[in-house]
Amino acid sequence: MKRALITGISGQDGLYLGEFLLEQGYEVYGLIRGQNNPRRAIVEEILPQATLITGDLMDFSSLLRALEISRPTEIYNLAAISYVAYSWDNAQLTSEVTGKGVLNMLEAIRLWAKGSLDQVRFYQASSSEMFGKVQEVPQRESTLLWPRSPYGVAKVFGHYMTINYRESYGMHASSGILFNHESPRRGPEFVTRKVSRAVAAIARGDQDSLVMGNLDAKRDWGYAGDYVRAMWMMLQQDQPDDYVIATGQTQSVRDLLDVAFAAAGIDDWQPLVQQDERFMRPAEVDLLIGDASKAHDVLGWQPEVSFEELVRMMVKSDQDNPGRTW
Ligand code: NAP
Ligand code: F7E
Repeated sequence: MKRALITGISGQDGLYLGEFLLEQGYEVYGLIRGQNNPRRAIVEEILPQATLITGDLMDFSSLLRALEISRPTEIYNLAAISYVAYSWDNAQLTSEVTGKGVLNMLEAIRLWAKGSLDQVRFYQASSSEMFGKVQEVPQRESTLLWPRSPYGVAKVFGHYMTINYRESYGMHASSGILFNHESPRRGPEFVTRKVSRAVAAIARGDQDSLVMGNLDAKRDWGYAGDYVRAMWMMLQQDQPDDYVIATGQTQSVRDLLDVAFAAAGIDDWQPLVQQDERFMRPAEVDLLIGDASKAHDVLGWQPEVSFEELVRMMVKSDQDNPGRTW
């Protein structure tokens, strides 16, 4: 039986990946942090067959312990501080967790596996935020990286460290450069979920209006359930490599508002939405659109859920489950 260790199992992607790997017959282990983590109950509800191991990317010996307990054949490193806006206010912490945390995991694997490093496969959750001030449209694996936030810079460190372990130690280490992916389990701080929750609350009469930041930013938004499949596909290849995972379509935050409000039967959202400086970023990533041709050709991966389907799914879920944050 294949054994997988997922860091960040309590996050959006960790929950979908855990479900997917259990369906594939894997024995699933998840790293969970904190002595009384409120998200543990969510993981236990969604993934009752998974084994949870306490640990933190900042605690090297907890990573070694997690590897000793789980003895994984595949490791998916999804744990990170992932909210871009937060990363300016907590730049050092973000660098430690999102950047150096990757090195901690890679080094723990190298020391734990010793002569059997070729028996282990590693996935790193890289991000389209690494493209930042984009130097090419659409962005592909070879596009020059130009991160625009402490989060983006930390992801670049993790990305190159993953490549370095592949080249230095022959490790089967792959990096997925994933563009924004969303779902009803998306954290409420991210724009799609902020909008879907607010639209549901406004339609119910529980909220009057919605305060937003930059409505002109454009993102390549896909569905998280499609994207975790790509992570697994990367680790099934004979050779490790880096892949862009994206839909190849881009929409603005305004487009998101159009589709989300329309899903609740509200055609004119302008009077309901205000903009405020406090949601603007010190440096914005204006446009992201990915070219996933390599993933299509080599992995055979294709996204299945469109932007409109995704947004309607999120609004419906928030209408059906008022107040739920996950
Ligand atoms: P998420 O929902 O924010 O989940 C992050 C996970 O990391 C949570 O399980 C969190 O645990 C855990 N974590 C945070 N700090 C930790 C630490 N010090 N030690 C151990 N675990 C820690 O993120 P996501 O959307 O699932 O994304 C998964 C990964 O993909 C992240 O690395 C993210 O940066 C990257 N990524 C995401 C996207 C996207 O659009 N979703 C795109 C590209 C890349 P708690 O629950 O305890 O906080
Ligand atoms: O912002 C704009 C905001 O916070 C999207 C993470 O998963 O994807 C995510 O990062 C856009 C930005 O995601 C609000 O300025 C406007 O242009 O949903 P977001 P993100 O920053 O793109 C990448 C790929 C990751 O790797 C990250 O981990 O929406 N925006 N008004 C707003 N954003 C938020 N959050 N809130 C607003 O009110």
